Amino acid sequence: MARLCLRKQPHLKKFIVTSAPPVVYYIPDFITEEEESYLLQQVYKSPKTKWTQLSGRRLQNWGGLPHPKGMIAEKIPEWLQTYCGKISRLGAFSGKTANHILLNEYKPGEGIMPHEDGPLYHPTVTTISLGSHTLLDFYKPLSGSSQEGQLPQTEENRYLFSLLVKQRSLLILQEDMYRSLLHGIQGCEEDVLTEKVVNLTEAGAKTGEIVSRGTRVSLTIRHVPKIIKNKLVLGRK
Ligand SMILES: O=C(O)CCC(=O)C(=O)O
Repeated sequence: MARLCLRKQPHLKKFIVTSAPPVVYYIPDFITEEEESYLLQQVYKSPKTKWTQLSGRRLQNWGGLPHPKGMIAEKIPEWLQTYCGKISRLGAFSGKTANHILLNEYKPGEGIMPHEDGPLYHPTVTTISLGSHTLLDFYKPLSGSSQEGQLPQTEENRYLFSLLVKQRSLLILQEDMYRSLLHGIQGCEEDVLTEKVVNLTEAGAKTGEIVSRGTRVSLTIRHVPKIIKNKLVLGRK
């Protein structure tokens, strides 16, 4: 049987953001307003103990804790499993089913430092945005050696471009976008849309628009390939 793969799905081709490096799929209105309200209700119905407060955002982890020795899989509730299934059936994880969700909540003014998602995941990240838009910013990684005449490797100098992710959209990043670039979210309360936002057309927005951020909840849905069944294995050398 042919491997399920996004590239081989002709109906998804129209969602590729052609002005970004390979490969970004941006699917506006992936979920309906009703689904968005239902998901937000479930998020805020979760037990208080499910939340971890970090500086600048809080999060819920579902599916287990990814670990180099393998993740001890935990049951994913139905309200999230539905979307793991829907996104996996698009071929986002090469025929595998998503088994991990990191849910982040950002109040206006909050964000996340530039980072890469690393080797514990299948190299695809898929994100459903709830409640508000944000701008996801992309950066060149720090290069090991600094050469004469090279600009200092500040965050500002390494910044490349941004993607506008509106509420209810699905964003899929693979290949160079996953492996070669860092991503982050600036902690600000409003965004000025400039030509550095490379998917304005796809997201139905215009250069010069100023958009205020509300509270955004993102569902980052991924596949962790290495699973262990036995809790004791983690303790062994
Ligand atoms: O909220 C987002 O869209 C980004 C989340 C993210 O980069 C992460 O949790 O690693």
